[in-house]
Amino acid sequence: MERIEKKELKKLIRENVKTLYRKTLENASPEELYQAAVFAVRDVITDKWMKTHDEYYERDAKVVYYLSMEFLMGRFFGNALINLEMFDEVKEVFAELGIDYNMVEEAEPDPGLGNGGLGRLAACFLESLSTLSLPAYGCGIRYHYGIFEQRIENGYQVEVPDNWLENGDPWGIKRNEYAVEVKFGGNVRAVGKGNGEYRFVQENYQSVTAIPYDYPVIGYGNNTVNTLRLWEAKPKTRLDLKSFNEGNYQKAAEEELLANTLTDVLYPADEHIQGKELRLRQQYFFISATVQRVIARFKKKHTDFNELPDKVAFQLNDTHPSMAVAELMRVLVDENDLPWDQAWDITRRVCAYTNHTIMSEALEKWPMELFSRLLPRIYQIVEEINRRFVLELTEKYGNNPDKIRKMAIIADGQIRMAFLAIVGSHSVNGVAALHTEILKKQELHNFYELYPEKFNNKTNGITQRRWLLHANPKLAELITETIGKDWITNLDELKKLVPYAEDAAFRSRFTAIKKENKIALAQYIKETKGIDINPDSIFDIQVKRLHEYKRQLLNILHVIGLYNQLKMNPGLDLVPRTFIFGAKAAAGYHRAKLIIKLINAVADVVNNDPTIHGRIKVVFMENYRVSLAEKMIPAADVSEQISTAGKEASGTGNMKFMLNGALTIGTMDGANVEICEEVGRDNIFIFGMSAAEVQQKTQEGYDPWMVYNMNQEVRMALTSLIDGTFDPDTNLFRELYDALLNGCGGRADEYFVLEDYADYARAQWDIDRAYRDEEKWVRMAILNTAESGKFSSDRTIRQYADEIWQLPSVEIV
Ligand code: DL6
Repeated sequence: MERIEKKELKKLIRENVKTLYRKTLENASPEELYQAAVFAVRDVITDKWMKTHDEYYERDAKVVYYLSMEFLMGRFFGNALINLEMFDEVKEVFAELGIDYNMVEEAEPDPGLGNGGLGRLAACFLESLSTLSLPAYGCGIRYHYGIFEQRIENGYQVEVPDNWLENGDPWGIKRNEYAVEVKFGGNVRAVGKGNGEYRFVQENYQSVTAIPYDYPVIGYGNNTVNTLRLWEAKPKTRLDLKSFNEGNYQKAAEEELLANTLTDVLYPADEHIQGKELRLRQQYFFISATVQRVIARFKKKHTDFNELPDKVAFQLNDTHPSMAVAELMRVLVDENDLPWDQAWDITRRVCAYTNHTIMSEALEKWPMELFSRLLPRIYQIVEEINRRFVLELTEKYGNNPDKIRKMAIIADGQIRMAFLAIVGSHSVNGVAALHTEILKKQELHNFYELYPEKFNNKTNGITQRRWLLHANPKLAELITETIGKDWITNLDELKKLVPYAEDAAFRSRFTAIKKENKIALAQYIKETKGIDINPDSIFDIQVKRLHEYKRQLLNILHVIGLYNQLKMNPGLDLVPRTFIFGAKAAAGYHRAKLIIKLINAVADVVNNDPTIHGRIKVVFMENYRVSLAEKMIPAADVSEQISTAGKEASGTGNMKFMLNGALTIGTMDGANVEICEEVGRDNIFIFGMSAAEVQQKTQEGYDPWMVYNMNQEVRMALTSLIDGTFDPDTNLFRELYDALLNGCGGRADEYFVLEDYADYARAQWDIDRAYRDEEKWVRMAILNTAESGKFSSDRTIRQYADEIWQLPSVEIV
């Protein structure tokens, strides 16, 4: 493998600072040093990258295209160095130059090109694909503005645009040579081919140019560098001169405007689709560009399209890219003259779909009117797919029109994208065992009955390279010293740590590392928020998007409950605890934003109440993002995974905490179920209703007033919401009180916060007791790390490659 000598690296950094900024090392800013360092290592990456692609092309390897509206990659630099096995070297180089390496890493913007779990999963998957030497592209959008930067002002979330490209983009390479045209609107004309058949041509359309930017995805310890290809929209020419000369100035100006706004901003609502026209355009834009490029590449080596499924796999990351089914049909039928049946067979063998949510508000449906206006040819193709599908259904269920209407792709004036994805794919998977079962038994039951062979589970995973090796270097070092370094590419190796839970010396080192990580986080909190927290307190962390089903409200109500108890009984025997939150709420999600305000209001009161002597503290961390997660997760004692059972498809934060030796308090939801299976019931704190119980209670009817009347702690906590304790003047939190008890704008306590409260509080006291026994606690923590092997994204990707994509690896020598 190519390496750069330390001496050479120093020289390169020094020279880059000079050529890029006309500065010396001594007066360069951290940002400038960071850019200079990136350019210094880029050569090593580029060599491997070119080799990887030449090899794929020469061997005509099958490639998977992971199609996703979101890739939440996190910072590139540190992880690139880790995967190139150059991290220590570069750190030393900076030290020898008298520069603090951490400051350089911190200067890199953290590109927020995703909302949360779905986008971060895509990033972990790409890293595992490269590490496993599997040929892959990630395909998505190069948003100019990713997810907003969150500021907290007077306890409220305020959204600020995040211009991650402001200081350049040293990782992205613009590939003008692969630009393609993407067409919107206009009308479709049937042109006779002369043999009684027709070809369909889109006319009077508006179009934009799609330009790809390629980012390297570096495998760990091998020579594979795959590509993340993000598309940006640009006007076709500065002004479409033809239209202009024909006097159609308006069309030309409109096209320019469209291109300039199309890839501007990521829609910041996760699990809540808004149905915006621009989003539909974004979806078609990156799908059309990708499909056109894939087919052009395929045609360089092939003339028989029946070979396409042996060379290409499309994985649809949720329904957002499901337009790929129709676009591939368009390219095969309209542009390559394939008969419909042959094209359909090929399309289904190429496409596979992953479902990531059962929240009904996240299920994408587009109005026919909008869809057909924006994408007239694609609409015709979807109509034809639907017509044929309904025929298939009629043959099977002719006597059941209601069922047919429920399953149709187009119904009630809308196009149901999940159904298009299912019908047009050979594989449909959920992201955790429970989730897949719920899809099969409930949400997608009719489709499971029709196509049982398509359904399969692929429990999510995370990459240990980012989430342990890079994020928690001290623990990583201890593990490597104890069991060797094979865990870095085979996480099951961590099982070898099990006996060390009984080794007093190992336990004490494990505890010391957790303590150091807690002290570092406490310092960061002091610097950024000005809050003093006690590193000996239990660090209890809930970080994820803010959504009612994730039940941050349950967590904060319980904090209120504890606070009330401490006020009533100052002698209450409780281990000091710091409750730490981090969460962005979708900008238009009023209730979620109110919950953020409540957390901050509780923090204000609790942290400043001298009578409780700092025994509980509450911290809301601003602007939760990948780089902040990397600081917080290694410092956690307790991981809060408390969604209403049946609602969280999988969760991946739960896996990151477990890997870093935090103990989970959680419901039997998503991947928590499998975490519990792996670590054993004795090493996790499970509470609350099961998914089946939630379903039953929903059907039977649930009255939260019953809980209110029976449980004094709940009653007092709810009363604190409306008696001015946390908001003396405006009765701001009455809405939350009403939502829980009376249901304002929905069912009362839709997510069973009150129903699960008592058992949650019980589990929290179990944690308090367990933590007092330091040796017992650290044993449990070690076992959590040791049993987390299943949750490596390497395992997940291996399963996708073997069971869905039939994708062989290609070693790059
Ligand atoms: O599969 C990744 C991730 C799961 O871990 C979460 O449980 C799930 O909520 C999330 N789903 C989404 C759905 N977004 N949309 N649409 O982010 O996927």
